[in-house]
Amino acid sequence: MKNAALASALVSLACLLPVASLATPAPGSAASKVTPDMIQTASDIPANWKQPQGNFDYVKREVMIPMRDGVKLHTVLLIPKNAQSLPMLLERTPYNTDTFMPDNSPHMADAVWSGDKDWADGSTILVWQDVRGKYGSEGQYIMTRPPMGPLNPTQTDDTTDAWDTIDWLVKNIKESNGNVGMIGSSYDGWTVAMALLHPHPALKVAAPESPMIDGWMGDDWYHYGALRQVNLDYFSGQTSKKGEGEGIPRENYDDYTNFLDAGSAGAYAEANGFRQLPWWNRFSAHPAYDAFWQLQALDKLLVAHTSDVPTMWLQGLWDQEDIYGAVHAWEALKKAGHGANNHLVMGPWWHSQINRDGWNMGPLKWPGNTTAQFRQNVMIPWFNHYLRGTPLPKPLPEAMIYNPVEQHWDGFADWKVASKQQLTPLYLQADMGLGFEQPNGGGDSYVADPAKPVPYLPRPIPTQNEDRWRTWLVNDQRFVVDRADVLTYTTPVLSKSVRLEGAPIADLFASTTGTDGDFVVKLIDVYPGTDPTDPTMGGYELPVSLDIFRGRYRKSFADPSPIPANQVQEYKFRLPTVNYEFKPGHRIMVQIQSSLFPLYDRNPQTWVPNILFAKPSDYKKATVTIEHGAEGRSAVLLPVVAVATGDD
Ligand code: PG9
Repeated sequence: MKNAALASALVSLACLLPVASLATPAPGSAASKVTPDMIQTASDIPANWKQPQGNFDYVKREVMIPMRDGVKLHTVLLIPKNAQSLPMLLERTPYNTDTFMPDNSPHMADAVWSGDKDWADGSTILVWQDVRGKYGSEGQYIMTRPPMGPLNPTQTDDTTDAWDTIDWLVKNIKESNGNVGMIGSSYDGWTVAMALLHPHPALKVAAPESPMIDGWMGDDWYHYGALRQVNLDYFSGQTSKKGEGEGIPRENYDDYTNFLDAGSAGAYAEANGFRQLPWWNRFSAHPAYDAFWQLQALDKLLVAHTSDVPTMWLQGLWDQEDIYGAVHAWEALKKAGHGANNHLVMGPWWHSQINRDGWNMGPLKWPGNTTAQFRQNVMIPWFNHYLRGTPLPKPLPEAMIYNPVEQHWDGFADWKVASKQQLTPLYLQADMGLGFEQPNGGGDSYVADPAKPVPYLPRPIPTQNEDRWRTWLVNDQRFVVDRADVLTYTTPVLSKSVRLEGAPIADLFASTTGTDGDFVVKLIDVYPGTDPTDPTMGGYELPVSLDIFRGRYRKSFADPSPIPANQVQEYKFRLPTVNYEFKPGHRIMVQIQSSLFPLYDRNPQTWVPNILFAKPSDYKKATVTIEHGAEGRSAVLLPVVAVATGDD
């Protein structure tokens, strides 16, 4: 009270004094003297700021590691305080090592990004490196730089850079035990796969997570020749600057409108300055699966250069970016007789979700945090076994695949390589039916109009919306059911379970009035009309597996050919791998359509040499007929197995 009264008296007094007497000291008084320490003419920013780390439970070290050609790569190490004889976990990235440590915390686990938190318990040295030519690293950046050879005449690639980095680490980091593991998702998963082509002997274990393995067949750039044009933002983001570049500025919120207005993907790219980007120029000159793509397909390269490094090939069952890579790399290795040290893991996840929380996949909720449980119970103990010799709590099966219906992990001692599987045709039938019995005849037609392509999500579609992008593969398909250009075939309500383990294959017999065309096939689980435990899932149409195929590649991926108008042709392509059960009370649905826009570019439906540069006048309506009779029995070939399953 006393202080408050005094303060208020002072305020009243100050109000009575002239304002200048408070601001300006009296001339000649001591207070008016300017001393040198008051003046700064050089920058207020010191040349080398060092954060005192006395209370930190780790030491952050930044080094430039020299490669064999003298180029130095920017590398950040987080070394637990007082570390002795600890293994190192290396991630090589084009995405800026700074982002791996979003918080300036004295505690390692608080400082690092979500993907590294479980590793930051003081038992592992974390190492992150900017790849050649990006962010802090010297040298030239080449997009997913092909391995040394015909496409890369230099003496370095991401295999040698990984080798040189590991060599330097084991020789220079005295706190380490000399053992290195490699990890990373997507592009960073690709860098892990590249390291495996000729691994340093100190590389003891590896996990390529959602790695891009074949950008043309089914990962980021194309799916069976159909261009994933929403990746154009990635091209400019990644290759317009050494640091982070920008995506394409948008005229409209809805990308459906943006891409439709632009005409072809090439027109859109080039209106946005892409001719300045060497990667775009190379990329757009090779729309077919020619040597440019074949010689960098990592599943083939891994078989040609097998390694002894125990490797966990990991991806999501609904991976919206790289759904092809891990499973195909693993299958190629198994098929070539290298199954023993290679494992396949498929979780109920979107792309790279393994490094984040895994409570749900869109509306599908799991009984726990599937990613945290997997990291803590399976992945880290498995890495520890190879990095520090601790016993494995339980042997890792050849394949571990989540069963999203029963909501548990299944372990498989012999998960079949798709090409060796027995498949059961689920035929399209008359009256939009679907069933295992052979159909009697007929076909169904629709008009595919490139001016009104079928959207891949309900509009508006802002591609930049992360949540919608991450979960589009599980979006309820009822939003297209009323479109006349989507054929929907459905089984009766199932009286017993139909269980699938493996990769379904779409096998369509179709004709078109055009001379080119795309085919989208979706395998869908139709839920019962009501769901007492979660009403929002009543009647849900859940895509279980879907993909797109560009018709010109039906005979050869390398050598496309026009579709003969009005002649039935076979379009046969593999859909993404599943471990799924259609339950009694549910129905199986197959949908067929000619576009999935704007994720994939539009097929003009008339033959042009390079669809990326089709002219507005090339885009034409076509009548497409899907046969289910004498001319061909269209079906989805299913990897049906008896209902009892998985080893655990
Ligand atoms: N899917 C992204 C990517 C991988 C490889 C090449 C280009 C892009 C990623 O998330 O890194």
